[in-house]
Formats: sequence, structure tokens, C-alpha cells
Amino acid sequence: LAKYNWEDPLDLESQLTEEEILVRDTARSYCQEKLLPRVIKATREEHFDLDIMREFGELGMLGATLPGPYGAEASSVAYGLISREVEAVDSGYRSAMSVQSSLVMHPIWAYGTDAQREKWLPGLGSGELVGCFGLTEPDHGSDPAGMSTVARRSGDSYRLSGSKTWITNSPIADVFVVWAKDLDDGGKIKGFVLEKGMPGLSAPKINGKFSLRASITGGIFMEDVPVPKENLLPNVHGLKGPFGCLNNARYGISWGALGAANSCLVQAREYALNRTQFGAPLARFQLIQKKLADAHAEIALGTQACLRVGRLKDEGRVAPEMISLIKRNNCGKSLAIAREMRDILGGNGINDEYHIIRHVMNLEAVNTYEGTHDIHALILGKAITGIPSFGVDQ
Ligand code: TGC
Ligand code: FAD
Repeated sequence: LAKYNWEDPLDLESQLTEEEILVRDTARSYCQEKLLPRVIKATREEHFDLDIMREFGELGMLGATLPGPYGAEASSVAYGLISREVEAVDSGYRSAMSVQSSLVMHPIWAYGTDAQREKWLPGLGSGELVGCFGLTEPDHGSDPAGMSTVARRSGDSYRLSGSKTWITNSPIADVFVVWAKDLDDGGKIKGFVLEKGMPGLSAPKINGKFSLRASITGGIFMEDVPVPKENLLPNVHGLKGPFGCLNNARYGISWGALGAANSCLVQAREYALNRTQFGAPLARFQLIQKKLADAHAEIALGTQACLRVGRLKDEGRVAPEMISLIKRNNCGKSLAIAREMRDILGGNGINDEYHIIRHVMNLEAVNTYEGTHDIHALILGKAITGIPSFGVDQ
């Protein structure tokens, strides 16, 4: 019989390729040595350090799955492992990485022209340029089909008007992938690449977040912004454009959330072994062991599901509902785990020096963005019953 390894309960290691292990170990060293020491201050000060994007770039962590020359053609599992390592430190850092990779570089690669790829992908891949993805609007969050942002043709340009909100990286972005309805083409939803400095474009920061404080979030305001027609992403229209990007980002988040949950488990275990009450370490008590066992089991099962979906993705056999299943399950479970692990630390659990409370707060947003927990339930509900129940007229 094999010996049980609580740190790798279902033997993930033997299911990874050598290259994936190398990618994970490189990401782990960087995250533990360079990101972890910065995160408490960054969270207290609500600050995103731009150097981090360039460091991600140097390590090949941006757009890693894209083919050469723009990416390293890493597997989806390798991308998931990077997300897990980054989010083990902070979901906000993973946000910065996954928006750049899945929501900005991916659409330029998948829907753009060769000239667009050549213009933006090298800078985005090195982290010299920062990108953001504007889908959500003040009045259209879970239901982006109702978006109000519009594009109108005007000579050789489009004019974009509207506003987006809750946009990761927008205040520091050089490149804005924005989704708008083309009024000269039947209101079809299309993707446009806007650039910092365009007249009528602004992106103010949203202050006062209690979640993802080490990530910067803002709005995008567009007042008749002239956008050259060369900046239209020509190879997609309709919601399948943004949703095609979200499939990749949601998949990465499924791995990432478990990275945060696992950090909470490791911290709580350590604390329970060292903290004595009633004459014994907390780890001696059955209620504590049950909490650790529940967290441990969910992380192990969720990770195995991520691996399976990643492999299917690389084989071209993934269905979006599979991604909804793991995004919903892993974010919801990770949030519950983080709360339980925080409880094991008692009063110390609410101090940021112990990290867990930061993960609890972060995972609230992670459970909400890229489709809320309940929206993914409805996607699965539709798949199970065949009946859509998103809107009143369905
Ligand atoms: P529906 O009628 O179902 O579909 C419209 C069209 O889209 C296609 N489609 C997909 N294509 C690819 N992948 C998917 N996952 C797809 N889901 C749908 C579909 O086939 C159809 O195509 P066509 O050719 O027939 O037109 O759409 P609906 O309007 O009924 O929407 C349903 C619903 C609620 C599931 C959807 O709107 C939804 O997922 N809402 C959630 C919104 C969301 O996730 N927003 C994310 C914003 S970005 C973000 O949060 C980034 S945070 C990043 C960070 O910081 O890490
Ligand atoms: P709403 O859609 O108003 O939902 C509110 C509540 O109602 C939720 O509980 C929801 O589940 C529920 N609800 C909605 N519809 C239904 C229904 N039919 N049935 C039952 N319940 C329903 N967006 C971007 O485009 N780009 C980004 O980079 C980005 N980054 C983000 C970063 C952060 C920190 C946050 C918090 C959000 C970010 N978002 C981004 C936006 C995010 O995707 C939305 O917040 C999310 O999709 C939910 O939309 P909403 O906030 O408008 O909530």
C-alpha cells in the first residue's frame, strides 16, 4: 500500500508532465520569495505594484498558453498551476495575471489580425503594457447582453460611448479590450482595442474595496472616443466573443481559488499544532481535526477536477458547463474553507499578519466575478433541465 501524503493526497505530482512541474516550481519560488513579502503592505495601502506585471512577464507567466512567438505554448494545466501558485499568495495578484493573459492577450490572439497581434502582444507578454477587459457596466453585470456601450462608424473610425465598471487594472491600463454594440451592424456585440490617451477615454480608480485590495479596479468612461477601424477585433461578434475569453479566465480561477484555500489550510494546521488550550494543542481536538479534514478533502477533489478539465481543454473536448462546474464549486468551497480556517486561529485569525482574513475577503470577490456563484448554478441548471431561467421572459 502507498503511504498517504497529506500535502498531495491524490498524487497530483505523478499526473503532471516534467514541463508542468518545472513551470509550477518556478512560479512557486517567485510567488513565495517575491510576492508574499509584499502583500501585507500592498493590501493595507490598497496598492498594486506595476513591477509585478513586468516580473510576471520576465518569467513567461503572461499569455503562457499562447503559441510562439507570443507565448510559451504551455498546457492549460500549466496555466492552472501558475494561477494556483499566484493565488496561494493573493487573489488580486492572480487577477492581474489572468486578466492580462486570458482576457486581453487571448482575444487579441484569437480574434485579432496579424498586425494587431504584432502591435500589442509582445508588450503585453513582457508586462511593459498593462491590459484590461471591459464587459461589465453599471446597469449590466450578470446580464451583459443588455449592455449600453455603443460604437458608431464615422469615416475611417468608430466612435465609442458608454461606461464600464468594476474593471480590473483599468486605472493603470495601456490597452483596453472593450465590448460594445455596433449600431451600424444591427447592434452586434464587437470587441475594440482602446489605448490610453485616446480623447474622451478615462479610467478612474474605485476606492474603498475590502476585497482584492492588492489589485487595482476602476471604471472605464467613454465619451465619443474615436477608435480607428484597425482597432476592431474583426474575427468575432456576439457574446461568444467575451464568453470565449471568460472560459479561459474562469478555468484559471478554479485552480487559483484552491491555491488560496490551501494556503489557509496550511496556516491553520500549523497554528493548531502550536497553539495549546485546555492542556493540549488545538490539533488534538476532534472538532478541529474535522474542520481540517473537510477542507483537505474539498481541496483534493477540486484540484483533481481542475486537472481533468484542463486535460479535456487541451484535447479540445471541454464544454463551457464543465468550467462553470469547477469555477462555482471551487470558489464557493474555497470561500467556506477560508472562513473555517480563520476560525481555527481565534482572535489572531482576523489579523492580516496571519494572511487568512485577507483570503476570506478576497474570495468574496472571486466568488462574484466572472459569473457569480448563482449565475453558474443557473448555467448548470439549464444544462441539467434544458430550461433557461436567467430572465423573466424565458
Ligand atoms: P446566451 O444566449 O446563453 O449566449 C449568447 C451567445 O454566447 C454563446 N455562449 C458562449 N460561448 C462561448 N463560451 C461560453 N461560455 C458561452 N456561453 C454562451 C452562446 O452560444 C451564444 O452564441 P450565439 O452564437 O448563439 O449568439 O447568453 P445569455 O445572454 O442568456 O447569458 C447567459 C449568462 C447569464 C450565462 C451569461 O450572460 C453570463 O455568463 N453572465 C455572467 C457575466 C460574467 O461572467 N461577467 C464577467 C465579466 S469579466 C470579469 O468578471 C473579470 S474579473 C477578472 C479578474 O479580476 O480576475
Ligand atoms: P448583479 O448582476 O447585479 O447581481 C447581483 C446579485 O443578483 C448576485 O447575487 C447575482 O447572483 C444575482 N442575480 C443576478 N441575476 C440573477 C438571476 N437571473 N437569477 C438569480 N440571481 C441573479 N467585470 C469586467 O468586465 N471586467 C473586469 O475586469 C472585472 N473585474 C472585477 C473585479 C472585481 C474586484 C469585481 C468585484 C468585479 C469585477 N468585474 C469585472 C465585474 C463582475 O464580473 C461582476 O461584478 C459580476 O459579473 C456580477 O455582476 P454585478 O456586480 O452587476 O451583479
